[in-house]
Amino acid sequence: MKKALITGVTGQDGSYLAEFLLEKGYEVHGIKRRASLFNTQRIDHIFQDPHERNRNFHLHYGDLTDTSNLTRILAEVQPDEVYNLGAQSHVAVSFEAPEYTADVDANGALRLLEAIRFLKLDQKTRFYQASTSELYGLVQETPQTETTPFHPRSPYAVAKMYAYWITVNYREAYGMYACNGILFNHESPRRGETFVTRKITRGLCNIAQGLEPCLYMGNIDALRDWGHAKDYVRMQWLMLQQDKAEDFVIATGVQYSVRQFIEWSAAELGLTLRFEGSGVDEIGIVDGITGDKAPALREGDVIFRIDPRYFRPAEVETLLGDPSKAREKLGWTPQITAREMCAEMVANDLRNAQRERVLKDHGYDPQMSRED
Ligand code: NDP
Ligand code: GDR
Repeated sequence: MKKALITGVTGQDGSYLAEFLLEKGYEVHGIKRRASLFNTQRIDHIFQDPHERNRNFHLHYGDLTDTSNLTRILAEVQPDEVYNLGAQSHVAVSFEAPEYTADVDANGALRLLEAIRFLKLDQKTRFYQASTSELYGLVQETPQTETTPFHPRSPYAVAKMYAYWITVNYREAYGMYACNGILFNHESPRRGETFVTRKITRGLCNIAQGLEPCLYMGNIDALRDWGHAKDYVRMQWLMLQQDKAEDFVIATGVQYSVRQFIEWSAAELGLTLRFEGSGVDEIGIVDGITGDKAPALREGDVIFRIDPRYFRPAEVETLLGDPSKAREKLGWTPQITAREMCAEMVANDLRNAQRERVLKDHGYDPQMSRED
């Protein structure tokens, strides 16, 4: 039975990857952070009680800033594969917490690689680094490939650039099987609530159910190449199953704007939107309603406004990946389109909003009960 260690197992990708590897028959170990509230919602459905015999899913407390902790876990688990998915992964937040982001996202990768070397696991343990299309930042060519030059535009991207190169360096210097997946944006119903797609689907569903008045957004003309996280974790595993470690771009090769994603999400709720004004004064107005998914809304309601607080000090305006290498060498093609993914996300967030509406209508306020 192969053993895998996943950092960031409680995150979007970590949860899908853990499911995927368990289905493949792996013994899966995940590192979770200590938090004052439960932070395992995304993996609760695969949790196995520590008292169960013959468990194949194990959680370890740890943190990418803690070298001795990482070294001990690696020594205990002796994994065949390490997937370094843990990160302070929010680009806008990295401008607020640049030093912490560097410590986790850059030094965290180094700590793992060095621990693997120190423990003499370097000829056994294969290492996957969660690299990112944010490395391209101010893009030098379109579409972006494995050879497109980098120009990172945020503390997050700069930290990830160190992690990218230290992974390449350990491969070249010590012959380790270490590789980078340069992944373009990927989303799902499990996406964190403050990333743009989930913010839109969750926000619009809440508005449709009368739980929130309006969606406040930043640069809605940004262009992204969005895929589904389920498709992308399959690729992370494939990258560690080759004869030789190599870096791959993982993308769909199709690009849409944030504005388009808002329109799709609205359409899933039976809403047609009309955009009026420009720049920070742009607003989105309900222009038509069909069906019964948005009982709280009337034609003419303003449900979208720009708030400059969501603009970034340096923006990545456009990203579009070329996944040809992944297709040709690994036979990988994404199965789920951005439009289909949007529908899945809206359906999920609408169920959540409808549930909350029912609770509120019956006099139960979840917020109040937390404060009591
Ligand atoms: P998430 O933000 O959903 O998950 C990040 C995970 O890292 C969480 O489990 C989080 O723990 C954990 N984490 C954060 N800080 C630390 C720390 N100091 N020590 C240990 N663990 C920590 O990210 P995604 O699942 O979306 O992304 C996975 C990886 O892929 C990240 O490295 C991200 O930067 C990268 N990436 C993501 C892309 C995307 O579009 N999703 C695209 C390209 C790269 P907790 O749950 O406690 O917060
Ligand atoms: P990104 O994802 O920065 O590409 O990083 P995010 O969804 O946060 O932003 C995408 C684009 O949307 C614009 N935008 C907004 N973004 C947020 N979060 N909130 C808003 O209100 C808003 N309005 C407009 C942004 O400016 C941006 O242009 C994600 C993360 O998962 C990284 O970890 C990963 O490396 C990259 O994708 C690839």
